[in-house]
Amino acid sequence: GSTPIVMQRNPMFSTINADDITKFKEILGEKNVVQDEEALLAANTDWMRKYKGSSNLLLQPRTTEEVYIFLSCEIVAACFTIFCIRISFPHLDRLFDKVSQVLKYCNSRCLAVVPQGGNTGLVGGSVPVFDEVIINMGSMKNIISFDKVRRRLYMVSGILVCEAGCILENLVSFLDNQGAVWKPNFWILDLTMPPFRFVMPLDLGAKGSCQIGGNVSTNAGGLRFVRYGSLHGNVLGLEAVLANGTVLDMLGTLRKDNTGYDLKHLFIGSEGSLGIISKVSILTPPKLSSVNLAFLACKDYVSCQNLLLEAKRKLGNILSAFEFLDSHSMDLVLNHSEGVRNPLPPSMHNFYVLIETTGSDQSYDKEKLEAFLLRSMEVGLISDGVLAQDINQAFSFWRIREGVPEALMKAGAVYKYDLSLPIEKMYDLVEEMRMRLGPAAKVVGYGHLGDGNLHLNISLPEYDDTVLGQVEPFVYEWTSKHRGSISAEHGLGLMKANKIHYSKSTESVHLMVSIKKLLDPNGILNPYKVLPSSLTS
Ligand code: FAD
Ligand code: 2HG
Ligand code: ZN
Repeated sequence: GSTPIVMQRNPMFSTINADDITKFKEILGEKNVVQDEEALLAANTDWMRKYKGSSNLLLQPRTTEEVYIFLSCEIVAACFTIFCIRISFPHLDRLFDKVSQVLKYCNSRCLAVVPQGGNTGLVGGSVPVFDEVIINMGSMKNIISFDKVRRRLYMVSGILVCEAGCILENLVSFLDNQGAVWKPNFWILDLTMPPFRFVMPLDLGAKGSCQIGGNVSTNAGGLRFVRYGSLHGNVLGLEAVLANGTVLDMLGTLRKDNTGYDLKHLFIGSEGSLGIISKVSILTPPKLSSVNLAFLACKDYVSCQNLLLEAKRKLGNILSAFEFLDSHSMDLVLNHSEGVRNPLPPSMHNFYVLIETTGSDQSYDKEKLEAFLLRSMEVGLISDGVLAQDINQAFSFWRIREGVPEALMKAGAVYKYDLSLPIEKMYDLVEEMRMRLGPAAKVVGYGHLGDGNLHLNISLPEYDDTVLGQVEPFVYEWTSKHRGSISAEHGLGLMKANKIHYSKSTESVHLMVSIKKLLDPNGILNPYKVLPSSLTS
């Protein structure tokens, strides 16, 4: 079941014809121009199966090197020459840029496009609304560089440069393996040095499918935001391709650079509406050896809130996650996710909290967390709790929290609201909504409490316009009244393009529209998304 969004196709956009297909095949090669029905159905449908487009064309640009076919010695020699020329004259790279060539052509023909990563977005931004061409970045998955000086371990900087289509989990594994093997160095032979591994500064339930380009385009938050902060801080540089094919090289790797406006920030969180991100340079923190995870129960929301205040005060900089879910979310996971069980004995717990610490001293960190938990239990902030004894148990705790979106999807239709709110007010909205909707709907609240980010979800057997009418605009007005944000981390996409005014002033929205028109005058990039249709078409 999908919710109908009444909207007109913009007649300014052309429709695909045979010449277009020929041209795309010329640029990308036959197999990267996909018209197969099954593949198109998947690419047209979002993760929730709520938004469905009707595109007839899926393009999969890949890195030029992979396209070379090594048939004979002459071709090998030719490829080698091209490769050398590219190394010597990096600006010539533009000539080989497939994304650039595709966009340039689409722009000249006024063909609308949807940039697509792992298609795990939750606001209908990653799929077409009508027949827009889908440009999926999944084949651009090379790691370009990681710490050129990595052999000299004391100089490791942790800067990763990669293509946009790299899957987040693959990057996590890559970084985890960086220090795993000791590579003897001519100059240093200090075997006492511990392996030096790194982690991605973001982690989310969709890590097995989402791509770094999609993460940056949505400015994804996730489970470790409380520790590592926003991608606006961790992304050091980007390469983005504009609608007319211009390649904007902002792929810096410097920590500090105050030369003029920092344009990369426009692309972080712009949801494919200003350009296609093709490369990312990101600062990755060292992987620390001591990780502890507690799964706790609290009797009421005020206790969760006070527990957070205390955790920030007492655990300080070893705190790496503070997540919560209410008992309604827990019930959903237990009912719909296989092999998940509540680690705490059955009891009437209203809220569950996950507290993770990450540090460098296992005995000190564990003692610190245990002392904190004991004290919190004594003063009644925690009613029960368990500390993960090993990595498997920690994984099973995380599965509960990370399993909520999937359980909601399995339970039927779901209306999702991803809100930033003052922490003390956050759960009032869930309770008000529950009262408002009565027993017909399951109203669940969970999310990144440590960041003031509530995921309010309304679960129903099927989509129901009457219920939707009771939820919206109430939920947006409530959020706006409390000076919250109607999108904390998922973006606006199609779902909230016309709701931006609940969180942004008229002047700000007009400036955004001007920027959009400057960078994409024909409006071909992800139309109908992010900005109100009344101002962009
Ligand atoms: P897609 O879904 O493919 O695209 C998302 C948007 O970015 C679209 O507008 C698309 O046009 C654009 N886009 C994608 N790639 C590019 C590119 N290379 N250049 C330009 N534009 C591009 N989000 C959070 O913030 N925190 C969470 O904790 C979190 N958890 C999730 C858990 C689950 C189970 C799921 C399904 C989703 C979750 N999300 C979360 C939502 C989602 O935003 C993220 O999964 C992710 O950042 C999207 O990446 P993607 O590669 O799937 O992008
Ligand atoms: C999460 O934190 C995701 O699990 C998804 O951001 C939230 O499904 C949702 O509402
Ligand atoms: Zn989230």
